[in-house]
Amino acid sequence: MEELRNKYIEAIAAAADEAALEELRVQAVGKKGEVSLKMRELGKMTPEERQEAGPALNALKNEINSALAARKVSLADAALEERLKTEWLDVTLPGRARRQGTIHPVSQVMEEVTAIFADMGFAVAEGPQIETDWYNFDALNIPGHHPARAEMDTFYTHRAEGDNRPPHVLRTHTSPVQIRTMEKTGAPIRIICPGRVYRADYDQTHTPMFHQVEGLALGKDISMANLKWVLEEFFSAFFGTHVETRFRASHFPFTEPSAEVDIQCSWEGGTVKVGEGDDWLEVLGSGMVHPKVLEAGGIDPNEYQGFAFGMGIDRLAMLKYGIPDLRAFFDSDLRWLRHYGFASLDQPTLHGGLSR
Ligand code: 2U9
Repeated sequence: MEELRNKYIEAIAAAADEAALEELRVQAVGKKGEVSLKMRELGKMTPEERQEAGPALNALKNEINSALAARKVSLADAALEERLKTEWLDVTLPGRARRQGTIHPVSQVMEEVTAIFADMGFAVAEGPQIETDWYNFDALNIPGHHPARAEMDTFYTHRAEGDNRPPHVLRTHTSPVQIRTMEKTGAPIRIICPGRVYRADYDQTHTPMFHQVEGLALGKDISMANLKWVLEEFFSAFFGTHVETRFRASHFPFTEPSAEVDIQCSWEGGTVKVGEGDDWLEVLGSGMVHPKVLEAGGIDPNEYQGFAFGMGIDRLAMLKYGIPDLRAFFDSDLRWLRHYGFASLDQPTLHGGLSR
C-alpha cells in the first residue's frame, strides 16, 4: 500500500496537464484502478485483516483524490499565471486620442445666421447650383445686354458642338432660389437662402466660389422700415453687441428702391471692430423687390410687395472671427482648420449662445 501511495502521489505531483491527471485518476481510483481492485480483495480477507486494510485503503483513496484535486488547481493557477504574463495590458497608459474634425467657419456662420433669422420667422430655402439663364438673370430683371451679366464674370457650362440650346450657368447669386420659391409657394414668403455661388474672379478679396445668404420677405404691407429693423436686429445678434447701420441709396436691377447697408466699426491697430467707433463698413445690398421680379416669380405686384437683401457669408466670418485671408478658407489646410474650426457638437442657438 505504501508503494502504491508513493507511486501515485509522485506521479500526480509530476503530471504536466489535465489529461495526464485524468489518466492517473483512472489508473488509481477508476472502476478498474489499482486501488479499487485492492478494495475488491477486502472480501477475501479475514475480519481482522479487513479491519486494518479497509480504513487504510479508504484513506489512500481519499488521499489520492485530494492530491488529484490539488494538482488540478495548481495546474490551472500556473496556466493562468502564464496567460497573464503574455496577455497583460497596462491600463494606466493614456488613451490614444481619436482625431476629431472641426466645423469650418463658413458652416459655423451659416448656422448662426440661420438661427438668428429662424427666430424672426424666416425659413431656409435651397436650390440648384447649376442654373438656367432664366432663373439666374432674366427673372431677376437682368436682360442679355445688361452690364451686370458681364460684370458678374459668369461660369458657363459647355455644350456639345451643334447643340444650340442656351448653356447653363453656375449661379452667380442665390437669388434663383427666391424665384423658385415664389413660383412654388406664392406669397406671403419669409425665407433666407444660404449657399454656394460662383464668379470667375480671384484676388486678395475674391475666390471663384464663395458663400452668400440672401433674404426675401413678401406680404401685403412690408416696407423698407421692416427691412431696417430686421437687419439691425440681425447684426446686433450676430456680433453680440448693438450695431448701428447706415443705408445708402444704390441701384440693383432686382430691387427698387435699392440700398447698400454699412455697419458701424472702428479701426484700431490694423484690426476692425464691429459695433463701436465712427467708421462704416459696407456689408450688404438690399431693397424693395422690383415689380418685374415679382411678376417673373408669378406674384401680382399690385397685391404683394416686400424686401430682399444679400450678403457674403465668408466676409461675415472674417469680420466676426478675425480671419485675415479669404483665400485660406478653401485651401483645406488642416492646421488652419484646427485653428479656426469650431467644436462639432456645439450647435449655435440663440438660447445657448451662437459660439464659444
Ligand atoms: C429676389 C429679389 C431680389 C437680393 C439682393 C443684393 C442686393 C446684393 C450682394 C451682397 C454682397 C452680393 O455677396 S455679394 O457680393 N448682394 O447687393 N442682393 S438685393 O435681391 C433679390 C434677390 C432675389 C427674387
